[in-house]
Amino acid sequence: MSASGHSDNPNPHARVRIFGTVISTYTRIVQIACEEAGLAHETIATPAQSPQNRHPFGKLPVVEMDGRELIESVAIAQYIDNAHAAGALQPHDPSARAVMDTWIALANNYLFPLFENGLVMPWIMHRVAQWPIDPDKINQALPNISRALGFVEAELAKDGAWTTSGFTLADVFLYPVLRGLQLTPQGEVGIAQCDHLSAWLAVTGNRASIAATRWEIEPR
Ligand SMILES: N[C@@H](CCC(=O)N[C@@H](CS)C(=O)NCC(=O)O)C(=O)O
Repeated sequence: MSASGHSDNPNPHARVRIFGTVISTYTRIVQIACEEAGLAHETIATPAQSPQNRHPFGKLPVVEMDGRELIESVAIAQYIDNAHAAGALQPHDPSARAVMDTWIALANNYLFPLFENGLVMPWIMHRVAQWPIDPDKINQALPNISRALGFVEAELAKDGAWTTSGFTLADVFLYPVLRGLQLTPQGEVGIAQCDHLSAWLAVTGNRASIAATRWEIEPR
């Protein structure tokens, strides 16, 4: 999810400066990682296509911390957790680690693009900029989104999937991706049919780092 918004007031105490869009999946992922590590952070509203965006492929967020500039959310989240939280969000057991890494990859490579292009961005642009909703485009995306939700639900029902290691970086990535979808009308209906996924979203939504990084558009 991504849309331009207003910059927070500059925070002289922030250790992490996040250049990103305000209603953004990946900006929130980095914000959650900061909250988990107890790092003060500020988000500087930066449109993806602006000359201020220093990502070589025009993506956000770009992060300044510890005297370095970091790009790519997996590298950023792992750096924050490794350098500032002793790796608390990454299981040491290789099998558990592989499960976590698999779900981060599934979130980034398949779920995010499917949800973002099919439902999340059309609804954000409709709500923020009053762009008309194209029902054909939405209807075209729904079967694949439904299949993806069915897969996630079945994996959770089978053996708990990524949740068996407690709260990890898999949760940090999956929550904004799935919550963004849940905030669209069709996504809300689809997720409501998935008991395990709905329960995980509800419990995870109460975690302090998640509550502290709520999007403005989220109902309280
Ligand atoms: N691989 C990047 C992907 C980040 C990404 O897709 N960010 C979205 C915002 S949530 C973006 O930059 N969208 C603008 C665009 O694709 O033009 C990462 O993990 O940081």
